[in-house]
Amino acid sequence: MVKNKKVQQWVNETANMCKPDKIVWCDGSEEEARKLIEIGMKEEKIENNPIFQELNQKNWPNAYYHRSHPTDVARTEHLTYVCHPDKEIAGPNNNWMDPKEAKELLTKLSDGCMRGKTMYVLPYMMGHPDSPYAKACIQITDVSYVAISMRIMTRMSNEVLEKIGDSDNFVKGLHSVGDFDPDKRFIMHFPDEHLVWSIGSGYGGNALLGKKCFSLRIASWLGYQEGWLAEHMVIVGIEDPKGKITYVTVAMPSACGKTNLAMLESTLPGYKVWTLGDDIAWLNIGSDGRLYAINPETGLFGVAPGTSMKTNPNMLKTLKGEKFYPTLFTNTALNTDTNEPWWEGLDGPVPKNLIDWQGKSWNSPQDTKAAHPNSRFTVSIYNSPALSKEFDNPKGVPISAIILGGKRTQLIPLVVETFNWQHGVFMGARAGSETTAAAIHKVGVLRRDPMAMLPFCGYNMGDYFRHWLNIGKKLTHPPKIFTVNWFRVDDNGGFIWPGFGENIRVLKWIVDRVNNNVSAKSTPLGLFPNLKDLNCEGLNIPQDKLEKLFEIKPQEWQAELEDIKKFLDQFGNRLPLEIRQEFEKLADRLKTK
Ligand code: OXD
Ligand code: MN
Repeated sequence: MVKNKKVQQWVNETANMCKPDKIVWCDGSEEEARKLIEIGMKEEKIENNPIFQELNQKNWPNAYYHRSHPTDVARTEHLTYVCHPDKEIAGPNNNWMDPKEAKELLTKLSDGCMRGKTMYVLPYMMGHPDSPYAKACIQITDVSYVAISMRIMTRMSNEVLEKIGDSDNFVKGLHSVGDFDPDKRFIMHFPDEHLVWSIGSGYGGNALLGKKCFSLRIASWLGYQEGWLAEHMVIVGIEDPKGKITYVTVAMPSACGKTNLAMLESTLPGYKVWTLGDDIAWLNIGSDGRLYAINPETGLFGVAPGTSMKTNPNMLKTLKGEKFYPTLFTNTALNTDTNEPWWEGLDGPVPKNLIDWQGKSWNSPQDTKAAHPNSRFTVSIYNSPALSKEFDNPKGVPISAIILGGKRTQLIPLVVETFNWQHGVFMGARAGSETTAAAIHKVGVLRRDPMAMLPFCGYNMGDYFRHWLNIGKKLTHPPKIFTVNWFRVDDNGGFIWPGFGENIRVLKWIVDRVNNNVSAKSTPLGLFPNLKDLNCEGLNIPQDKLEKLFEIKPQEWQAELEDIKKFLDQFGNRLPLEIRQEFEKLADRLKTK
């Protein structure tokens, strides 16, 4: 009989330290989820608010509302550490603490942290259990919100315990909300021990430890050692009018529209986008020399504000879907007349009687938002009407293009194909984006965010760039690498490109390039579309504005080049020579333009 010796041992040790009132082993069933929701509505509380409130079940089936602690609304990158034994391995891109020191600190903070509470033990898989790329994990938590969210976001079941058996081959996540004190909040990673330890926060990226903590920070380190990539990427299939589906991944920083892109409803007749993932892709080299992607998650944890029938109809259909129990809304506003969630940008007029995300009545004051800008929904991907039939394919899908994006109001063209894999890796390494509300920092400031992985790469990014270059060498059919930017503005500050469903026009060009259907023109930045090949029919974008989307002004690039150089210099001699060479080549091409 399987006794899960190592799992038991770890759970016992943790219980001795955290001292919960009781321990509940979860099996991920719907029946259990219903019970946990009841407990969250009646027993558990945050600041006197119940953990869950039932929403209008007629209009939002299976939906519940959660209000977080007011200081706990986003990822806290300054409190997130990667604890390799050697600081150099963590690199300048991570906060570092010596593992021994980190454990001492966490042990002190965790002593008795679950007193009066229930400790939930959650066995779950990242990836389909039949996939050779999937990983078995156990998370411990002391709040029903996290237990329920993990049921939505991962494949949670007792079979995971059978898979683990008596081995220690599982990833450990230890989570406690502590007393939500921001001064005692830490999200610590111990990559060599396959351990994440998080205390003081219940926020998604800090508390659902299968997500950013394992599937990106720890998994990127595993991938570096084992020859694969864990990336902050959307996965979609793009079907053309002949029924051919081309699979692509898209890296974009948090809150730049990845979920909208993953769920895109095409405005071009005959084209259809199939969803496989909106946040994380694990990329492995297949036996045919192609790159294959799986999404290790099963849920969508997306930003609510701005989501509407106009911007993302599939998302609203997903949120109203009934297949999977439950759906959560966190820190949105509430319409008290109808008991429905509300956020800025939702269709229809602003409801008359709203309370804001903190529960205060709200009457459209100019300078405050009713929903927190980083308010979120958590919903099963199985609710999506556009879910790809390949979603559960254990092998994943073969990737023909990797697209790297970010939010840049100036300078960066709508779409560029890179010259080759090495140039593509450089373009990813230099990527920058204007900051958003997904993490606690000043919004709207440009920061370099290579491959959208700056907050998520669990080791030195100099080594990460080298790893990317090496993966390229092993692929006999590497995907083409493109950059995109939907956010360039005109002289009046208005976005030039309409975005959302119209982004299919850019995806179509990418698919056309992958299939060698159209040519492209060489520029200092890479290969641009011939404008006749970018289908803009019906968009009414004047020619001069369209050209502005691709404008290169070498003098404006000087400051950009300096900033890129400063960023890359941090990695010292760990920065691959090839990346430096690509930088020099770009600088030269811009000089001679
Ligand atoms: C997310 C993020 O929640 O990137 O996906 O912050
Ligand atoms: Mn993300």
